[in-house]
Amino acid sequence: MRIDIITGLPKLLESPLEESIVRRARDKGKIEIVVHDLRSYAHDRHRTIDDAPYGGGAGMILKPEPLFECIESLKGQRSYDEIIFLTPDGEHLDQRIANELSLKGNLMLVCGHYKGIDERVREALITREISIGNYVLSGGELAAAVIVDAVARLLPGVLNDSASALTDSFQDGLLGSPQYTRPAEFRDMKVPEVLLSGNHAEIEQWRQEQRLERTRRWRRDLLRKDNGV
Ligand code: 6GU
Repeated sequence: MRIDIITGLPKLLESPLEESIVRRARDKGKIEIVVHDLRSYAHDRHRTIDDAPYGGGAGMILKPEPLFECIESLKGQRSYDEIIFLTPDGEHLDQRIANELSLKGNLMLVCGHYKGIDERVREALITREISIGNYVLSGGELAAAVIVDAVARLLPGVLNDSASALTDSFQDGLLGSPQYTRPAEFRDMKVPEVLLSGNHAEIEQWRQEQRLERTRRWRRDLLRKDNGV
């Protein structure tokens, strides 16, 4: 799949897209990610991309011209399944949405200032709006990085079998079970006996019980049907 990201702050996206699983997905050719600097679509001497809001108020709003020019130029090169604006107004990202997006071919992510973008961009060009939670970020860039990470790890061939996204906590709507690695005893704290037993059926049963118990204790909301998974 291909993801185009439009931003006035391309540096904010550098390391999240160049490390770890996302890096691996790109190196393997499973995902192509292209970051577009909105400033290169501004034509005035100062490469202005934002301006004060009509009617007054604090904060700056992204101007329509550079966004229209950038988005329309990209739309002229390929067709997009979704043109997504990252905003606290949007539907909340969850595993179901990440799964859905991972099946698309071409996505465009538009990052705005927190105060917003000119409404005409939303009306004319944006097909979907996504938020990553009930708190305010300074802009959409970190949210875009979150979406790319959540999506990239779902693409076939990105994770190896043992790390497969299908075994993720949340993929089946439950929290994960406790995990341990060597040593078997550390500062008087012991790894649960069952995990050292070598009895795979028993281990699997113990893990499933732990997952249910933890989900009941900490995330009762996940046990409802519409839990976003
Ligand atoms: Cl997508 N953008 C901004 N600016 N703040 C957010 C967000 C997005 N999601 C949660 N808070």
